[in-house]
Amino acid sequence: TKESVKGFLRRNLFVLLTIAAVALGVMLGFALRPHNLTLRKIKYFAFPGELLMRMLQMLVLPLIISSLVTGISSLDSKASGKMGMRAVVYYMVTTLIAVFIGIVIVIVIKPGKGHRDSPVASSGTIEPVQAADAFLDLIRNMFPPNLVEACFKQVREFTCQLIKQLFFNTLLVETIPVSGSSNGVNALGLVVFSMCFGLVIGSMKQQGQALRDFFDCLNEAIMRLVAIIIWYAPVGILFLIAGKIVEMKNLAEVGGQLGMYTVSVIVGLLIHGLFVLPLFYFLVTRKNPYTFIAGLLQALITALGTSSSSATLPITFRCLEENNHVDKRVTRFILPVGATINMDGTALYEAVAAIFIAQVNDMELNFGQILTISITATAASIGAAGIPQAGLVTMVIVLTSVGLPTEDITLIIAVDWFLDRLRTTTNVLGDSLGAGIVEHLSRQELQSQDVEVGNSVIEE
Ligand code: DAS
Repeated sequence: TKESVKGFLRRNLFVLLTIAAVALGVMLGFALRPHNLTLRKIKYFAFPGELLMRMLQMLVLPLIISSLVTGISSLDSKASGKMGMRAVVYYMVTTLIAVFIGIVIVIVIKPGKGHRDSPVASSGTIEPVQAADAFLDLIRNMFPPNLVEACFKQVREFTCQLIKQLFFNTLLVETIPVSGSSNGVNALGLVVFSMCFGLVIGSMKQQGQALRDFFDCLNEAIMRLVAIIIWYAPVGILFLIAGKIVEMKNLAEVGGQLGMYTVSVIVGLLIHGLFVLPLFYFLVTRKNPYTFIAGLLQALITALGTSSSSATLPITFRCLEENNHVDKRVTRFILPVGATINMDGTALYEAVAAIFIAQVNDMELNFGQILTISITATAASIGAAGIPQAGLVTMVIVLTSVGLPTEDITLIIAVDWFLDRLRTTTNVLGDSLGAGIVEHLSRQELQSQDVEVGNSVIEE
């Protein structure tokens, strides 16, 4: 009826506007391609998109600090400890599943097979026999004669690699761009500080009330700024997508091996994003995951447009709290941490890319090396910042860990601008479903917290 149509349009106005913006952006991009605009003209043309990125990035730092400090200080340390543990277990399990999916797909499809100097033509279709052989190869490779030695050697190398990368490089390298400053801010360090600070003022009871109120008010103010910026988001996304389409290389160059590699990543991300993560959500909460995902569409499309999970964070907050009504004490704690260290799409992508590069180099990987790729891809995704093409940067960790030539990253750069968008969307989806799952698992702590707050109000 007329009322229900009006209600539907009002509730989904932003999403419809943003979907229309993506469609318009794609059409505008392809309409402008034949004009061969110079890079300078493309930069000017895409400026409205850059404006959106900067507006969102401007909010990320105060949002991470205010949401984490408010979220953690509003929980007692026991509750936040349990919540944090549930979140970390969810992050580790889903990221390792994503890596496993990526490895199986790239071993079955074998996009890198065929020599480097051959034209990029590839088989394209996978014969059933080939697929079975690939699986048998995988199982056979799992038990090479020197398995124990291989494992010890790989684990030893990997441990050194991880310590070097995570504690000396990534913690210092992972940055969020702060408009105007050149080197950005160390996101992981900021998250750790905000969590510690939140725990401390949470333990200060009445004495810390003024600070808790300050950060609560700061968080509220930031979310009101997001409510204004969200009106501009469709325009920004339109120009971000159109600008990228005008700029991208000729599609014909992306044929054969690279085409099959792109297909491998897309298939992996779709399986993980549309089936594995929703199944995980359903098994834990017994609720329809696709209804939950429908409430996230605005954030998922913003991730697709910006290819930055940090820049999308303000919109992810708004979708989870306004559309899916997830408890703010959960979103404020879980989202900033998830956007920084939980990147299923990136982990899957780095595992696929590393094995693709091994195939292009005709390098047979044994079980120990595949295990190392699984662990370093997970570590690299933790270390990747939520900014465009961060996954390409931390890919060096994965390639180095199994002795692959890091210069071969150039093989996959041509399609990375597109795959980055898809893996960022998967990252945001994983963070958001994680918030829903942690809220469900923590409802007892949250309710007892409400009762305590209720009682203290009655006492007052
Ligand atoms: N673009 C990164 C993000 O924002 C992901 C990546 O580069 O892998 O999540």
